[in-house]
Parts: sequence; structure tokens; C-alpha cells
Amino acid sequence: MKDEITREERVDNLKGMGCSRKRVEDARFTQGKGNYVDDIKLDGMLFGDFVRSPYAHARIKSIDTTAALEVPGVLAVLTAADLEPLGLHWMPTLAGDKQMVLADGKVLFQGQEVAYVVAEDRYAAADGIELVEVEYEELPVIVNPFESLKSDVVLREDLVAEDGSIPDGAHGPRKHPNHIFTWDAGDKDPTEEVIANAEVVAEETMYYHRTHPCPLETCGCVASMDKVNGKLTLWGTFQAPHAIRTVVSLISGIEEHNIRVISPDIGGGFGNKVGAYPGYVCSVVASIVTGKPVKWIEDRMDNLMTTAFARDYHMTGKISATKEGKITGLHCHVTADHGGFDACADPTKFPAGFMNICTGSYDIPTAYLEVEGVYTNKAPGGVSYRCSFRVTEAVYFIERMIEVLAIELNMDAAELRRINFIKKEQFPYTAALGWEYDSGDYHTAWDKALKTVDYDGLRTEQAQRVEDFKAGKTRKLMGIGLSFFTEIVGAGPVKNCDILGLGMFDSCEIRIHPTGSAIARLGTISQGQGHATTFAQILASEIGLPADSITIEEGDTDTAPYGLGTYGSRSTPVAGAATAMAGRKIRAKAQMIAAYLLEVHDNDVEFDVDRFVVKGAPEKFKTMKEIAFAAYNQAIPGIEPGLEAVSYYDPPNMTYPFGAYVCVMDIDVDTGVTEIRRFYALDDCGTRINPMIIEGQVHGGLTEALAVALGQEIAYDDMGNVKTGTLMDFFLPTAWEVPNYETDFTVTPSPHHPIGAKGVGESPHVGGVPCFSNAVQDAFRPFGNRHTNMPHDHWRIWRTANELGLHD
Ligand code: MCN
Ligand code: CUM
Repeated sequence: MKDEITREERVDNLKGMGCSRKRVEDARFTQGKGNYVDDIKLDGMLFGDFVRSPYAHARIKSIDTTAALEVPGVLAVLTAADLEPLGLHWMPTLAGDKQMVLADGKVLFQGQEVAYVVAEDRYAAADGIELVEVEYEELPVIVNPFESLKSDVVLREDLVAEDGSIPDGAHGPRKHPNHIFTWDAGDKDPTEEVIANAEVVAEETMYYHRTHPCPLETCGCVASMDKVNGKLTLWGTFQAPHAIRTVVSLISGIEEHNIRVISPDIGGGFGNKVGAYPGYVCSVVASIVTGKPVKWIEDRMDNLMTTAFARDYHMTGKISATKEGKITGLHCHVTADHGGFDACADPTKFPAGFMNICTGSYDIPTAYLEVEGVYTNKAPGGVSYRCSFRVTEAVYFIERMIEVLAIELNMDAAELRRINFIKKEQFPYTAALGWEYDSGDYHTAWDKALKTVDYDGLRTEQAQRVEDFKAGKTRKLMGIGLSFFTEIVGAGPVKNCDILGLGMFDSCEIRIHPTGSAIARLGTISQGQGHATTFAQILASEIGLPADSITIEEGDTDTAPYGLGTYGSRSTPVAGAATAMAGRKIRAKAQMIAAYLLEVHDNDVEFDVDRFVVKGAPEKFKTMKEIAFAAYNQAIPGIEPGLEAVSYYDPPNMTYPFGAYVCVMDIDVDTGVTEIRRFYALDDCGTRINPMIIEGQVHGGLTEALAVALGQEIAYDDMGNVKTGTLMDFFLPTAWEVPNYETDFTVTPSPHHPIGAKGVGESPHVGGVPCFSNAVQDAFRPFGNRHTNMPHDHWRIWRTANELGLHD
């Protein structure tokens, strides 16, 4: 036998789990060789674009397309009247509501799609748009959800019966024409009783403002109907290509096997690309009508003003505790502004997403949550932007309530957290609002974080700074932002999570080629997360072939197994599990082949890194490469040729990643300028597949958190005009604003996931926003601040300082 490399070298050669393997995608991306939807150019391809409403609420009196149709290059102008005979003037939303594809009688938000101009190119379409004459009659505008629930102005006339009664919505009874649903969780009366009789109660009202994920690539698609073979191909920026295929089939009547949906490279999704948009429907219709491919690509303003926004939650909390700081109850009321249509991309049974994880990382015995969804004259959406289905809002809420309670108790907020954490031995832990947390070790993570940043030292320094400020020696305050978060990701068990009735499992199909390389296809789709890198690593460890010899393919519904897509940090928890399970099926068959080749019983061989060895005789082995070849060239009794496997994985539970973040911030009280001196992020996402990719996810998520906490918002004026619809007004941080993040980790595997991995993609955002916000709030705590709303831009911080009398 020739000289063997060591076992350690064999492990390294695989580049399997735990390895900071370089992203295989990047050779393409960094050399301009990506293939995004706008790179798709087909013969005779047309371009479609929208006439959009300048008004937030108006009746459409008439639409005249004559002049537009005379523009050279303009071929057609679609309006709701054209779509109505096809039943396509409205479409279902993911939240059980319906949404206008093109304005049907009225418009409900600024930028709403009114008509679709199809032309030979983008420029002719733009000229056509200018000449479509729409006569609007302005209606009273409602941008405040509280006023909406009191108003006589009916926003959704389609949801009021002729006799004036209000039919139930998708989530139960509605109490007002502008009310969408009331959803609750937990025990109302016991919670109220605990709070009424508590030794200490803190109350606070906070607004998690509306913002937008603003991916670098906007949304778009290319629809191509081949009338000869009856096949529709739809390329697009879809985070859930299979679900889009099913929806397109259901609403168009085209049989599902005749629809091929392809998500090519996606330039960031962040939840913005989960739902279905009028642009997709209109492009498909236009392609069917013209017989030519039709492309639709949003511009930046279209994207910011009309596609899935994030948050817009008005939250009121009450938290009760003993004098010693042991939390006894939590009450949360939310008024959720959903805009003109309820298009939240939540699992069907959860109209407020996973907001009912708002008890956070704490052992809170009694809790109650009530969420009211409300229509206003704003764009639809609400569930996007690294949100884990509203865990962003839930964690912001509880992490602010903890800080406010600490003020009420006159206690250190780090200590208050520590004494209320769910203890390691309490897992699996069932929270008061119903979720079963799979695993956690919060105290270890918290202690590590506080020790690393020298928390006590920071508090001493801060106290000195307050003294110096009062003595007139400095104009800068120091804030220590803390946050501890628990997420719920990996939707999810089919028994309680579905989207439009499609259970939220996921899938992986593997084919091993004779020479020992492989292709694996998944039901998910990367938008920048690096799946081609990391899923190959899972397989490398499971099947013993090098990650470099494994191609990962996603996003083509003609080839990939059915899956529910990538959002809610579900790819690793669900498709990652499917990948491991499919790998194990490969391994089980490989074991039989190896035993046959080695002439021993199946049970007498065992897997070792990249081979099966005879137990007790390590010099007798067959490598996976040899086994792969044998699968194709040997007739093995009782075993089919080939080496393939597929797994559809329905997870038994979601996974519960967590983390401990600390931000140290200096604030100039005269200018409101913030300077982040230090940001420490400890994440526990269970077993780590690729530490470098995790770090990249954390850096990206924290930067988006910084944006949201410190300035980014979608703001409306009273007329419903979007005030921040361009990148001149919408804050997008650059390298200039971004600090040097310190990342750290602990590893608490998920007990039910085949490789113990939890998701991580949204964690840094979920934990980051309250951490940045708490830093600002903490700087002003010594001067009487309890709570101020985000975004903490320079002006608002200056105003806080002013209101606290710090400019006197
Ligand atoms: N990973 C790992 N080890 C773990 C967990 C994850 O190495 N224990 C790796 C994964 O294998 C994957 C990446 O980290 O390569 C993210 O995995 P996961 O947490 O499973 O999240 P998803 O792949 O499902 O991505 C979705 C998540 C969401 S919901 C948003 S929003 C978001 C995010 O990812 N959008 C992103 N991160 C993004 N990153 C980029 N570049 N672009 C986006 O649009
Ligand atoms: Cu909530 S944003 Mo991600 O789930 O695509």
C-alpha cells in the first residue's frame, strides 16, 4: 500500500463542516460574471413599466391610453379593465388578503400600479408612461393606523358588504372597515392580574418605525410564453421560486408542469423578494398577449416606495417584577400598520409572524400579546429585512422593556437580564406564549460577552464621563448598549407552518457521478448567503467527497426538488437538514457497496472521513471515490446501479439561535453625532458550518441594524407622500459609518437538527437594532431618559438632548 496522507489531511481535503472555505460564488461575482435577471436578454424581448399613482388615496375617474399608444415603440397599455376578463386584476397575497394588480376604481398608496405600458425598450415605455392620462379624484388620506380605526373613511371598499356589514377577514372577525385582524396569544386575565398586583411595573410605548430592506438589485422578472409548446418560463428575483410557480399556476390556470420558474443570481433579497408583485403578473400577461418575452425591472424609487417594507409596529408594553427584579408578567399590545393591502409574508397561521416570541430570552411565567392589523394609505408589506417573521420587533420590544424595567428598579440592566434568563437546564423550554425553545446556554454567552468587553470597567468609565459632563469638562456622553436575543428560525414544522397551504418542508436531491464528484439540488435559493459554498461543506462531511467536487444548484423549478425557498433563516435549519439526511441515504447505500467490495458483512464496515473501513482492520478500506465508481460499473446483487438520494425534510421544531451584543457609543450632545467606539457580537447558531460566512452574515446584518437604528426610515407626510423614496433621503450606510465589528461565538447545538445547526442570517439584525438603540438610550439614562423612538439620527438625538435640558 502506497504512502498514505494523514487522517487530519484527509479531513482538511474535504473542506467540510467547520472550515472557513472561501466562497465559491465569488470568482464569478467579483469578475462581473454574475447572471442577474437584468442580464437576461432574449430575442425580441419587450420591456414593461408602470404608470404609478402620485396620490396616496384617490378614485380613478378615467384612464386614457390613446396618446401613449401613439408613441413609437409602445405596443400595448394594460389597465385593470384588460385584466378583469382574465380574473387577474386582483391577486392573492401571502397573508390571505387580495391586492390589486392594477388600480381597480381607486388607488390606496402613493406609487401604486395603475397601468402597465409594454414597449420595445425601456425608453419608449417611459415615454408612453408620460402620456397615459389618468383622471384622479383625491380622497382623504390616512397614514396613522390609530386614526384609521376611528375614521369614517373606508379604505378597502371591497371588504365591506353592500348592507354595510363587515365580513370576517382571513384571520377572523373585523371590528371596523379599516381593521384587518386581531390576533392574540397567551393568557389575558391572569397576565393582567399579575401585573395589577405586582410590586414593580414598568410601562412603555414605542414605535418600531417603517423601513425598507433596499437590496442593491431591485425586483424584476422576464416572462416568456412559448405559444408553440405552451410553456411559460419566468425568470425573476424570487426568494421562493417553487411557491411562485404554484401561485402562477393557480392564478393563470396554466398547468404547473408547463411553468418553469428560474431564480438566477439574486443581488440581495432580505425578504424584499418573497412576495408576488403586480410586475410579475403584468409581465406574464403581456408575454401571453404579445407572444414575446417581456422584462420588468424596478428602478430604485419603485423599489423603495412600493415593494415589501419592514416593521411599522406601534408597541405598548407592561412588564412586572418583584422588588428584587424577578420578572413576573409581560403584556404587549401592538397596532400594526400594514398599508393598503395585507401582504405580509408570514406563515399562514401567524398574521403577526413570530411576534409571540416577545418574552425573549427570559423565564417569564405569564404573558399576553395582542396584535391588531390595520389598513392605511401606505405601501403593503411588513415582513422583510432580516426579520425572522417579526422577531425583530419582538426582540426590540422586550430588550427595551428590560431597559425600562431596569430604570424602574434602579438596577443594572445586565444584571436584570442575568437573573431572568432561562437557565440551561430548563431547555427544552416552553415559553408563556407557546413556543418550545430547543436549546440554549444564555448565562455562558452573557458572561463571556460582559467579560470580553470589561463591562464593569465600561460602567466605571461611563460614571466618570457623567461627572465630567456635569462639571463642563466634556460635551460627549457615553452609552453602553446591551442586547440579548433569542430567535426562532427554520419554519417550519409542516404541522404549524405553511404558506398558501404549502407546508414548509425543504429538500435536497443528490447525484453522485461515477468519478466521485456530485451535484446536489435544493429547494432553497441563495441571494448572497453563499449556499453553493456551505451546502457543499455539509455534504463533504456527510459523504466524504471534497466540497470542491460538489456542485450546488438552486432556483430552477424544472430541476430542483420542491422547496419553500430562502427567508426566515430557514435554509440551514430546513434545507441544510434535508441535505444531511440525503447525504446519509447516500452513505447507507455506499456502506452496502463497500461491504460487498470488501467481502464483509454490511455491519463490519464503518465510515471514516472519506471512506468505509473494515472494523478493526483500518488498512482494508474503500474510498467514497472508489465506491462511487463501483456503483456504476459493478453488478452488485440486490443493489440498484447508481448513487442518488433525495430527502424532503419536515423539521420537528424550529431552531432557536441566540446572541449577546454590546455596543459602546460616544454621543456629541451639541450635534447629535454618534460614534461607535466598539461593537461586540457573540452569536450562537449551534454547529457552525462555515465560520467565515457566519462572520460575513454578522457583519452584513449588523450594518443593516445600524442603518435602521440610526437613521433609515420610510417616512410619509400627511398626504401620504413618501418622503424618503430615493437614496438621497433614505440612509444607506457606507464604510464611513460602519465600525469595526468584533465577532465571537459559543456553540449550543440544536438537539433535533441532524447536524445541530441553527440559522444565523437574521440574528445580527434582530439583536443589533436593540443594541444600537439601547446604546443611545443608555447615554441619556443618567439625565432622565426612559425611551425615545428610533431612528436615532443626529437631529432626533440633538432633540432628545435638548428636551433633557442638556443644551441649557
Ligand atoms: N451558516 C453556517 N452555519 C450555521 C448557520 C448558517 O455556516 N450554523 C451559513 C449558511 O449555510 C448560509 C448562511 O450562513 O450560507 C446563512 O444561513 P441561514 O441562517 O440558514 O439563512 P438563509 O440561508 O436561509 O438566508 C436567509 C437569511 C435571511 S431570511 C435574510 S432576510 C438575509 C440573510 O439571510 N438576506 C440576505 N442574509 C443575507 N445575506 C446576503 N448576502 N443577502 C441577503 O439577501
Ligand atoms: Cu424577514 S426577511 Mo428574510 O426572512 O428573507
